[in-house]
Amino acid sequence: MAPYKIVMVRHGESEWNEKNLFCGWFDANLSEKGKQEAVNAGKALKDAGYKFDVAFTSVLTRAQNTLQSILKEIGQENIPIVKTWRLNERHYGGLTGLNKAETAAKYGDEQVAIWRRSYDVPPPPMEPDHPYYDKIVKDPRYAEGPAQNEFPMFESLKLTIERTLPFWNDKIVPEIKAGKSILIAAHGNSLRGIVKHLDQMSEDDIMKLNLPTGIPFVYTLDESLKPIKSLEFLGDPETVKKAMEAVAAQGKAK
Ligand code: DG2
Repeated sequence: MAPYKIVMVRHGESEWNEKNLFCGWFDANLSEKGKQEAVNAGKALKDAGYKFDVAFTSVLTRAQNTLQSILKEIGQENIPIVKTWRLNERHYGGLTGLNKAETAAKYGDEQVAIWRRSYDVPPPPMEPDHPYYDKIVKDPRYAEGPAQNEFPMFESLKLTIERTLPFWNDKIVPEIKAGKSILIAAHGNSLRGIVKHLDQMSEDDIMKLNLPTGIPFVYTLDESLKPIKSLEFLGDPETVKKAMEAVAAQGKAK
């Protein structure tokens, strides 16, 4: 059945991406631009003739709504959808809700680059007096996991990968190997984790990867799930390049 093709997409721009705030596990909605990006992602997939057997997403609204818009565009609103906290964005800890450029002005571009893109340096923890602590920790959507003793208060990319990969291996890989056509709608950093794993990227190389919102990308994998083709965006290369650079620039002081 190989080669296998799998499609991933970071959700459309959220209201917190628009305001340039660290979002993590805060449940931001899509911005108007993000809603349109999601529709456009669906159109691009439709034009390229994609059909899916099963879709995976996080428990966060911005990823789920992006997925719904895509499925609507391709006329596949009724396929099975698996939602899991394991595909959530990395937990941005104490940075959640702070403006990225203002944080860079306060702590320096370099420190913010380390918090955003280093492999294993986590952001500071979210303390119980953080304005979004209760909203996140007491959110009923987490009743089925993570367990209270493993509920994150911060996550580096490494920690994000450690909770995303078990889901990838146990739930997604069997579907790929069964020949199912897979769509994953998730987040900048949960997807960077999957990309790092698939491409066996070094810690240095993954630091340089910034995923744009709302532009689907395709992996073509051989029978051992080794990439034959990696990160093929369904978009004009110049637009993709600019969108990636804009994501990188979000963490720089103005
Ligand atoms: C962004 C990613 O997550 O931020 O949490 O602020 O994909 O859910 O919009 P997403 C956030 P960066 O790591 O790019 O700063």
